[in-house]
Amino acid sequence: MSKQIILGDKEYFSGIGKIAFEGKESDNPFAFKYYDENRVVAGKTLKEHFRFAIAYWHTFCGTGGDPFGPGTKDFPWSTAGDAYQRAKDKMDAGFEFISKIGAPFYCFHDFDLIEEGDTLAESAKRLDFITDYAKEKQAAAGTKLLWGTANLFSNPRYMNGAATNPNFEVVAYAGAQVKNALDATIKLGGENYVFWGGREGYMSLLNTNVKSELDHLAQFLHMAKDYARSQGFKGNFFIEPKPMEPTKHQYDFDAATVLGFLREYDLLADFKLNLEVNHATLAQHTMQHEMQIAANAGALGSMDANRGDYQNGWDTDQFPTNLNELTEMMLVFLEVGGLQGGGINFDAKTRRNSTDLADIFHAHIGGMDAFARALITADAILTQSDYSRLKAERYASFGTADGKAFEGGKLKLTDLAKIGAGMDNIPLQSGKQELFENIINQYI
Ligand code: XLS
Ligand code: NI
Ligand code: NI
Repeated sequence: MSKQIILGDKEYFSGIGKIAFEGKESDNPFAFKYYDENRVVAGKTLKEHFRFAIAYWHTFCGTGGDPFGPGTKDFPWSTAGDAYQRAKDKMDAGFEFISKIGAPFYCFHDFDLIEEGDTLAESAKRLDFITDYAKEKQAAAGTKLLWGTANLFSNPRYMNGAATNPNFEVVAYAGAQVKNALDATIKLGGENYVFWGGREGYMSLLNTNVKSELDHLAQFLHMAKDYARSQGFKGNFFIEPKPMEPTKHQYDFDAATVLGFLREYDLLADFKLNLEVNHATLAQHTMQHEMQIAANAGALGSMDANRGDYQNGWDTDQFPTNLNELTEMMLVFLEVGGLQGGGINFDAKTRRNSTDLADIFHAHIGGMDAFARALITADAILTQSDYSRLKAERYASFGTADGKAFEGGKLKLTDLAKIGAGMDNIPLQSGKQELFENIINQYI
């Protein structure tokens, strides 16, 4: 990462310089307290572990509109000139921020970079223009593209879905859009490509043929994958599960559902998961559960970092700050050997009433520090505490002759029954949940 700040024609976040690591004693709100990118934990620097990415949409496009009122944030880069000029200004602001915060990666939807045109041809021309500029900016800042994706959910044409739309014409249009987004991702050296379901799902079964829609989705993903591979793309494809919102029944409900889909349609060799904390909680799971399920299949690809609201359960996309939750996530992260090709993308937004440009810095500094502190804590738990031993002890009986034979598939049910028959007085073994919880708190 170059230590340089990358500016365009003007400085948008003036008065804020490169964010440095100053340690937890520092009172400087514009400094990292825990995220020292060069600190080595469990054999890797924090920078290498996390591969932090800035989400273009929330950070540089989202002005805070909600169903009850318009945006509140007056972004100085989104006003002047035509679509091309506005996109260029936004990118100047974007790379100024990315270089000041010191994130090694960023992520985008096609039309975060530049507004969609009235025709496919105009949109393609715009994307071509802005990706030329992005190429220069990436090189100057030393920033890489973690993943690209296509917005297949905002335009009204996608109100009934994109790849799962009942109208083939819309499916074809989505195909054209994905082809262009893949081309843009490949052009910018993107390391991965994401499919978040958007409106792939349904509101009512009365008007929906679920079987056809799922078949079409799989067909579409195969075509996208085959095309990208033919263009030399070597990265991963990620599916981002989410159980609901915008549709009532999103097809990519959670990690287990998506893994079943990928297996059923023979896509697991190329596709892994991009898990998002707030999507996990919407699915009534913890993020650590989702991470473990994905990792079991070798498919823990990437993470969208944020948090939900613990009271109302909405997809609030708040910045991560909860150390207990993050520490438990980082335990899984370290235990399974990290992410497969992805990184940690802040798919999070400052609150609607956080209207200062400086708030974008506070949010990301807080998120990066919280992850750093959680990873350092999780590593200490794994290397210094009884945590791993206690967990392994619960399964110790599978290390004995019979238990091993069972795990190895060497027993029939009749064998199991014979062994079980002698066991009328099995002593209860405590699960010790409170002790495990205390260990987490002790090390935080
Ligand atoms: C929406 C998703 C979206 C994806 C990218 O809930 O999180 O932002 O990450 O399309
Ligand atoms: Ni989300
Ligand atoms: Ni996301």
